[in-house]
Amino acid sequence: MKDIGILGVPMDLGQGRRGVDMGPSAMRYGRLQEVLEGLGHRVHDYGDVRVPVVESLRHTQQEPGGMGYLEAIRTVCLDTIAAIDQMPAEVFPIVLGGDHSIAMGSVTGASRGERIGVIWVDAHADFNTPETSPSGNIHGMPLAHLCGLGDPRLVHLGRPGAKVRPEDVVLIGIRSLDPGEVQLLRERGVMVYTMKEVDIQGIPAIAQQVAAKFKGFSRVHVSLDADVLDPEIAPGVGTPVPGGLTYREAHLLMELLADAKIVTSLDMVEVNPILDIANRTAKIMVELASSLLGKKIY
Ligand code: B3U
Ligand code: MN
Ligand code: MN
Repeated sequence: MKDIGILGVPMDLGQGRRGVDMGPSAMRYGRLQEVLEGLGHRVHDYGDVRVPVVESLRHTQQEPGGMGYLEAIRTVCLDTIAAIDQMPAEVFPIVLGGDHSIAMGSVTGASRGERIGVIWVDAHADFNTPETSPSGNIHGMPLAHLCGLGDPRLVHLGRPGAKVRPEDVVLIGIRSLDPGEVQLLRERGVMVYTMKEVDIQGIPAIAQQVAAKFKGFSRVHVSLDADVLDPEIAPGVGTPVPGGLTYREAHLLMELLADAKIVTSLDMVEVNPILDIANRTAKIMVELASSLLGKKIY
């Protein structure tokens, strides 16, 4: 039994499509709290971090998603860190996005200032810096900034310096990378399991390697981007990429991580109910959280 803290961060400032701010509501509507309580956990919902409405910031720039929203994103991430700090240290935080830029707050908060391993489960690496990004969208940059690369205002968020060592990061499900990201990931020695690796090695072998890598870590965070799933089963995302994880692969990964007993915090991000079909994507994310938090059918 765990004490779980749910925190919503309805952020849509890190990318250009509307609707991802409704992700926390959609996953709550998908009965996240009840499902986790049904597994025997104690669950407290800490409500939402306040995020400015994009229309109120329009004067800062023309193109939504980009660096003109940096200060607002920074503030939301600082508030996310503060909200996680309010949770007792033994609580397992589940942070609901919102776009993936929230992870600069959630991972920093979840680390509690200690060394933290990060399992980034995503179609994308989110390893752009403002210099390498072709879109300028900050939701394509959070992991690079957590690793100390990019704009100093985001790198030094909350406390000075990098929050994560690149060698403590594992990417799973990757199938869309920009050239600058490839170069940075290679230079920094990040462990990358593309969909090709998922197909060749399979989820069991990958999960075993990840469990071995993070054995002995006191903090390991899973950052789950809904677009890692195949768009056929999870259509409610802003940047769908074909060829993603199947329902069974995603659940198996979560179940094997649960068996490994290494994970101490979770984000679920990029659910966009406006693009979804009858809340299907949010419901799958809730089911995946339940697999990660120990659901057993036998
Ligand atoms: N790598 C691209 C696309 C992207 C990243 N994350 C998402 N899309 N969701 C970029 O904009 O940085
Ligand atoms: Mn992402
Ligand atoms: Mn993604």
